[in-house]
Amino acid sequence: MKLFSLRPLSRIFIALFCTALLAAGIAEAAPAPIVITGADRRPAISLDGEWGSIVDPYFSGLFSFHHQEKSNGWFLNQKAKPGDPFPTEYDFSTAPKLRVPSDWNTQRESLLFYEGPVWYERDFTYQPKQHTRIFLHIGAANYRSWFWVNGQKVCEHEGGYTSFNCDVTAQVRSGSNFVVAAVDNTRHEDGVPTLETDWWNYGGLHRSVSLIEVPEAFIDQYDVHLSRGAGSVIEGWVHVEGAQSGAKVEVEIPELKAKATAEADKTGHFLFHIKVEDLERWSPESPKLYKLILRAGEDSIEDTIGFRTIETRGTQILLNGKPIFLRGVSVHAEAPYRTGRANTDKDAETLLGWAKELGCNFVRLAHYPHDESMLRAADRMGVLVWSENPVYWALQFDNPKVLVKAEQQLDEEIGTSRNHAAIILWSMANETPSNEARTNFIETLAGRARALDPTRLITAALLVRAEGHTKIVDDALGKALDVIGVNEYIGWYEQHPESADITEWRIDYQKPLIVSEFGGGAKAGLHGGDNDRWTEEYQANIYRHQFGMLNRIPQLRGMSPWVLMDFRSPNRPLAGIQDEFNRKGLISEQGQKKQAFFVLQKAYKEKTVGRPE
Ligand code: GCB
Repeated sequence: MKLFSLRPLSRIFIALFCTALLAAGIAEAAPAPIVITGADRRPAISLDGEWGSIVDPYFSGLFSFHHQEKSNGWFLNQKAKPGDPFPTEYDFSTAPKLRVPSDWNTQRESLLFYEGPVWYERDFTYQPKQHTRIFLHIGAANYRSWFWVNGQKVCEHEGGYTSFNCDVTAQVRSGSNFVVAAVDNTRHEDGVPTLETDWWNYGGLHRSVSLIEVPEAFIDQYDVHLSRGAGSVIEGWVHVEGAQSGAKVEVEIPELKAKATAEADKTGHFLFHIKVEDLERWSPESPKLYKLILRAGEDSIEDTIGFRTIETRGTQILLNGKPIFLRGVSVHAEAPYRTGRANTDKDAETLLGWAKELGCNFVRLAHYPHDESMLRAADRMGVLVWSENPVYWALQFDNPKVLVKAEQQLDEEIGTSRNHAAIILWSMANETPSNEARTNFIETLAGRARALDPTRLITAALLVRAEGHTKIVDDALGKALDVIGVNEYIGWYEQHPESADITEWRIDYQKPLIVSEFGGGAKAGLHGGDNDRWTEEYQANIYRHQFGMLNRIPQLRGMSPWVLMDFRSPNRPLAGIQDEFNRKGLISEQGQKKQAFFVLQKAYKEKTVGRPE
């Protein structure tokens, strides 16, 4: 009697052998993902839509019962066949679907509070072309993610708010293909951000996924900007991945009749410098964008960008050489009306439309890099942007591995967004504890940001200390910043709204200052007296008393009260009022404007707060 056939047995041996290789650390690591500037301008095959999904809290799709990485994990996307000697305990084709792009939390009630791994699978057909490289472009995946194409690992990534690209040229084949992703939004003590935040830990493939095709040698990154100083000189660099020696790069801005050939330097960057005439500078009043064309051998890319300068002079912020006051508001990437992560042009236009209705020329995009659609909308709509990395509260600042993670996210943020005229400030951190390890950590990040992009200003939102009714800004981190950001909650977490009337400020840095947060909570539609907490009247009262105090700060150059719209946060459980929403929004998540919205609008429109530009 035949007890078992040889074929399945040899399969089991191979599986055991591979598991042993992996356990011994011999298995090949997938290459790291790369940064591509202007990825949304590349010809692409969208992989958005419905993906098969499996919720896997114990991560048993990747790890065996003794917690070794499996060689026959769910990334193989197997289907049970009659006669198999072992059971296949998953099947993506019959599993429930999750929509991409979207967080999983707001798609399925049972996943609202879920933190852990979820698997995604999608089939696609493809015809590989000669001399073409194919990248899997992921708009963002929160927080850690792993990707396989046709069963082979193509990359893994850490960081939930930046885009990245995995080379899949060697894995795609003619005809039917499949991609499997595992995304895990577990919070980690050594993560960036870390365990504690005040926003929802939305998990999943929450921004678009696509395949982008480029020639073998292609433009992976570029930086095109207006140089500071007199005259109009557009300068920058283009990097060509896989460039051959003698390669040439051409830069053209047709409307300006500007064209130049960039010259390669020793690092393989092609530098250029074009003097232009009659340049219309980008500004909030006139957000003029120009078509830009870059050509390198077989490759070319078209982008739409604006040209402006941003700098400081003493305690002033100068946009295009002229002093400006930043009338702003802070914004989370929470989708209006439906909640969940904001990720569409419509979300961006609604949020920035509200900011403009308030009279803003500026938004603080808190507390992590927002979607490309938000930045494109800010460019188009003329809204200046503070872009922030997720160094939030108390990271493990003395852990060198955490610094590497923060640096990687900063590189991705700047690498992908550096050509948006709207962005004027790179923010390094929010409300971090004042100690030496923290200061060294963030100074290192600030140095890196300046080296990557010397054209913008560096800031951070600092905590402030108080002596009696004097607020003191003396955090050592201020030295590393061009513009000081400070958060304060007079009338909400401390004292009373009226206390602002008798508060004075001592600022130990002769630099421009932005009050990057103030505010208080109100439930839309709840009314009462000026001193009844959670009412619209209370919130409006905080705003009214802030303005006088803010006007007494001579170096105040901007403000971004907290926050444009109510957003989900698990720290906010007060039933009937918060219901897991931070209620400091000027607008509810369903679009109801609270009284404080109109108080701020009036002050911005009549320019009664902030120094006139
Ligand atoms: C802060 C944080 C912000 C919070 C806010 C609040 O200082 O920077 O992320 O959401 O306070 O509502 O407490």
